[in-house]
Amino acid sequence: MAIASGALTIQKQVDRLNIDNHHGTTGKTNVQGEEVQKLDESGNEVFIDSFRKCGQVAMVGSEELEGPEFTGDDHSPYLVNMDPVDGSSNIDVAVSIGSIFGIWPRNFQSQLNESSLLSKGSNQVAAAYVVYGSSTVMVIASKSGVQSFTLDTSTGMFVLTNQNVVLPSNWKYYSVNYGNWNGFSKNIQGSLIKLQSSYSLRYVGSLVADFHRNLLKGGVFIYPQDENSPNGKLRLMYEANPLSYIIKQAGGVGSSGKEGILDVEPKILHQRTPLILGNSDAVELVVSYKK
Ligand code: AHM
Ligand code: MG
Repeated sequence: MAIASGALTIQKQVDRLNIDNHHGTTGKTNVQGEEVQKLDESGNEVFIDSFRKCGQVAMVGSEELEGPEFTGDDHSPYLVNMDPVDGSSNIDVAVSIGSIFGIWPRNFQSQLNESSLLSKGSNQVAAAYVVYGSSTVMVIASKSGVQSFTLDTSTGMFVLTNQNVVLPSNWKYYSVNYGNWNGFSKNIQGSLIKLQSSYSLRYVGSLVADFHRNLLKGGVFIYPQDENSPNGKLRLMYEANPLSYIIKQAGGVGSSGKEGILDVEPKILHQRTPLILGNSDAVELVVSYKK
């Protein structure tokens, strides 16, 4: 409910960006040295506020915050890592963007601090994302499966529109930024040459949008390390882990190329990782390819 309520606010802000002069950058840079867009900043505030009001979330880690934000009390049972607005480069050009959330249980035996947010992805109890696209869709995964809800803008309610989502086995798409080709390893280049002979390329440049399409149609999302990003670009705690949890519940897998994403032992909140995500056989094709 807290995510749905925050998403409703963000969806309205997205619709009115240009009208309300809410597009463009704040002039600030975040902890990762990236430009902070106005929507990145307001998205962070909106969801922090939402979690604070719901009382269930003790602490939040966010792409937009250097350290943890306390949002609950002694009894709040969950911890959240989030990317409040993902796909920043697409905000001002009317292309789909999203929000991503990983939800972990709180360990009541130990003191809450930043390291409480550094728990393996396999310990998540749920994960969710919202895609603000041709419609606004919220997808929630827990151990009981993956459910997809569509925002009815006439009522402000999310309606269950796709129950127990499972990846189709005959997958269609692969998604990669070909502009990074020269920096890719020979193995990644070889796997892409293999993929391009049989599958269609789709790449939005918003992780949530690329992920959502591949979840419904089947496919693989690939953001490997390259010469400019030796550890990959995407972040483990609030991009790779939540989406790997969701894909697992839908029958697929997330990999760093070396190990399952959900098994990676996190060291820092803003840790980056290479990410290969999708149908298990498609991910296997990429990670096991040897030139
Ligand atoms: P952001 O969290 O600052 O928006 O960056 C993450 C985005 C992802 O949504 C997307 O998959 C990736 O960056 C695209 O990167 P590139 O433009 O290098 O292809
Ligand atoms: Mg992001």
